[in-house]
Amino acid sequence: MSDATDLRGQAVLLTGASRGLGRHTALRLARAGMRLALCARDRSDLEGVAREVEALGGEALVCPLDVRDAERIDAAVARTLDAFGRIDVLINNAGLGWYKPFTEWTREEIDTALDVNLRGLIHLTHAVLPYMLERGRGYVVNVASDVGRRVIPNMAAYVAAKHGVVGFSGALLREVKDRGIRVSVLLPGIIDTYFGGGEEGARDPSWSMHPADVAEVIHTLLRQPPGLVLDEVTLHPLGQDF
Ligand code: NJP
Repeated sequence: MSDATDLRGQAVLLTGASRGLGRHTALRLARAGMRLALCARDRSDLEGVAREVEALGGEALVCPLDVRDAERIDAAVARTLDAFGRIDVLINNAGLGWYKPFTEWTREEIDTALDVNLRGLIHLTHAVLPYMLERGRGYVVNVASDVGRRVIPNMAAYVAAKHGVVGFSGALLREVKDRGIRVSVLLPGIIDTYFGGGEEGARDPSWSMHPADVAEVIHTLLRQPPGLVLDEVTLHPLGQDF
């Protein structure tokens, strides 16, 4: 049996790090000794998470980034490499969506859902992957959704984007796995976060997952021995109808 991977000292670029699942993931990985580049749009929220990481004895780089902005993507990757000298893990977690009939989505909301959930994720992966390939090792974790495999009404553009994330992740894994790069895609059900205008702590735990529990699953993915990948991982709260 191979030993689980020791994550201490590994550098992670994490998007959507300012709140919700991303914040809990940052705290979990900091406790594992990983160094974190924290990306999201809101600098002051990121600074708050960085202080929490540092209080745990961890190291955090505050790296404001709108994943829709291709030039800023390159700058965020360059800053992370400057600070840590490497990127071992990329976690594409930034995402958003709304629950309402398709005709009530504005064109701007449709574009935002596609650009943040899918196009930004692909562009950031495209920017980071060459450095991983050069080293012959790296791990990309994409946070999709259970609606990346199944379909529900009232979220059509979000469902389309998340199906895109699942397809992209599987295709990329098959392209790069023989060069030392792993790609996992996470398909969670309902998580108790700020998603869709909610508040952390506002959802009933019988049908929503605590974000710290989902962060624990991300930590478990990263801990797998290097010759093994949990490529597609679906998780649900037992009380969710799925
Ligand atoms: O949502 P939330 P979650 N550029 O709202 C950031 C998926 N998921 O933690 O930019 C960069 O608490 C935003 O920061 P800011 C979901 O699709 C969730 O639940 O400052 N970052 C914040 O840090 C997503 O992929 C559920 O506003 C941007 C973060 O994203 C992932 O879980 C169910 C950005 C969102 O935090 C984490 O979302 C499911 C941009 N343009 C899948 N726009 C669920 N919660 O029920 C937003 O199936 N962010």
